[in-house]
Amino acid sequence: MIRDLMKSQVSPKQLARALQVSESSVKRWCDQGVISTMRTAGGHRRISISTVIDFLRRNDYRVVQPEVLGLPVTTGSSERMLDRAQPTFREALLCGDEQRARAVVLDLFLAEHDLSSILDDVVARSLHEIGELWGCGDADVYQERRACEITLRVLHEIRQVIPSVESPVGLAIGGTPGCDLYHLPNTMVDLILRQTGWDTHNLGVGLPFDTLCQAIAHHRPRLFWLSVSHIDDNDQFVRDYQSLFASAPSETAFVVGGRALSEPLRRHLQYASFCDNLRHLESCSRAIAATPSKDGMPHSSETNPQFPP
Ligand code: B12
Repeated sequence: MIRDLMKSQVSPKQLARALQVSESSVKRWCDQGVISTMRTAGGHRRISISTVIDFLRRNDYRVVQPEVLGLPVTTGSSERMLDRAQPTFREALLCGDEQRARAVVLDLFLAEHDLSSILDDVVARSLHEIGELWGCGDADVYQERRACEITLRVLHEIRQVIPSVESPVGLAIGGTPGCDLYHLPNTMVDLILRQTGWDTHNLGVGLPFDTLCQAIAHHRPRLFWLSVSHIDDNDQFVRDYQSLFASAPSETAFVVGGRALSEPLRRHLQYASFCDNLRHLESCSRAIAATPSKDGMPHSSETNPQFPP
């Protein structure tokens, strides 16, 4: 399992070895609070891997020996550009090379590329291309399914290394409705919201509207997301969505997205924001977090008053 490969904590000595710096430098960073540490029962310092990743993303240190931290061997700085990494990622997915796929994404993440750009421009784009290849018979169904499995595991790994915030900006919950089985966009939304400081509950895929209604009533989230990639019956969807919306508390901002939410369909829906990619979600979720109530609605790719005139 990939999860087993990455360490959850490391010692200052291990971090020093990975970065090829002296152990005393690492200890100094720990003492100065640049790197937050925990102590073992025996009083030894330990650094969580998400703290290490956060430190690497904020500072200009290169991981010389990533294997010491259980990170993938980096693909090298020449591949750190998103546009170069994208075909490498797509090919890794197509041939089932999980290690390589993982290395590409973590490398970009460590090189401080925005997570939303990595997901939009490298990961989602690769999946779109694999869909096209499958559509014209140049990729097999098993390659597409395996690509999804690999991508999901990589996304879960990224989730583990996103540093958790002490005071989340609010609670965000969401998932995919009805017969929509698309895990990837839904998982990506969860990641971006976590990255922007939200406490998230990803409810998963294929959720009947009445259970979404229950979840909203129970948790009263500040943000509710619905990722919609597949709809069986548009009329039924609109009816179900409208009654979900009507039953939600006024403080819950609805953020929707996904390839199935066509423009004509959206005309029948009320929401705080529709985002057609994760960059938009990032800015829109920050705006919602900065807005005390839903009276002042955020700017985003498209906003739609929750209470139209
Ligand atoms: C993988 C895949 C599947 C897998 C999904 C597995 C899984 N575990 O997730 C499975 C096998 C389930 C599947 C099934 C089907 N699929 Co399919 N699938 C794909 C494929 C190859 C990739 C989808 C994907 O994950 N893309 C990556 C995501 C991240 O990209 P995205 O959806 O564009 O999302 C971006 C934005 O829309 C936005 N976003 C998305 N959601 C949200 C939500 C919020 C809140 C926000 C803010 C933003 C946001 O951000 C994302 C990142 O940029 C696509 C090809 C493609 N072009 O996408 C076909 C594709 C979507 N599938 C297609 C079809 C036809 C089907 C089926 C109907 C096939 C069938 N006859 O059974 C079924 C329907 C299943 C169902 N009931 O849901 C067609 C759709 C054609 C059309 N015109 O509608 C496509 C385009 C393939 C093709 N070339 O024909 N599929």
